[in-house]
Amino acid sequence: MKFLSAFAPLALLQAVSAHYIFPSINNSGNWQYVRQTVNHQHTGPIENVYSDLMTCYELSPGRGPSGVMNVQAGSSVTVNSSPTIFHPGPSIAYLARVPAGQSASTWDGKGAVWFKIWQDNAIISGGGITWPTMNQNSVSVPLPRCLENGQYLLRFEHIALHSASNAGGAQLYLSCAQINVQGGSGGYRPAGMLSFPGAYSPNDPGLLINIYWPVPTSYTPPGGRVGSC
Ligand SMILES: *[C@@H]1O[C@H](CO)[C@@H](O)[C@H](O)[C@H]1NC(C)=O
Ligand SMILES: [Cu+2]
Repeated sequence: MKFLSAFAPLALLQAVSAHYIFPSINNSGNWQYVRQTVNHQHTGPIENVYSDLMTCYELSPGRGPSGVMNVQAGSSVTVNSSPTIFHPGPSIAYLARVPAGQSASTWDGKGAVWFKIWQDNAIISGGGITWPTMNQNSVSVPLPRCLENGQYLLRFEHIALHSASNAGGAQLYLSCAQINVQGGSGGYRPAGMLSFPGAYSPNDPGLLINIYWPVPTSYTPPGGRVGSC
């Protein structure tokens, strides 16, 4: 790897730097609270939405770091991107509550356990479409104030749509952070419970779309609606 990084042609370095990872939350240490991903070095995306890696893109599935960040319901978690989120497309945040008797560090997050808590909405104007999280190196994810207290996996995903006009062309960048929610009032109502893999299909209108021409007049991300208090 030393040889590669010292002598890789510039073009390769540029290709690599067009991708990104989400290695930390709230500017903590890399992989301190976030499960280390398969792409931690090459930073490349998942393109097969049926891949088992869609759960958390984990290098060592079900074996996260020991860190679980205490967070307040009603506050935000900042997801750090390294480098910047270069590609156009939506960011989405899902939560899965760690079952009783399990730990956020070791639970595998499998099954219909995920629900959407946030997404950023497309901005369509001036003959183009863009997203608020594009070109950002951190994204603030609001945590609903009515969450149940307890441990969760926070699955943050960015879907890059620059090559999405063919099925399987959307690029998924994602990480799971381990959090412990405190101060929640309870009663959150998920819009639906999802599995990863399982929630997405390559033909979902939010994944199979030409964002350049004709410019879409609306955009709906995959994974259904955001729940509510
Ligand atoms: C994380 O950062 C957000 C700002 O995006 C802040 O509101 C929140 O309190 C921070 N959480 C912790 C646990 O430091
Ligand atoms: Cu890229």
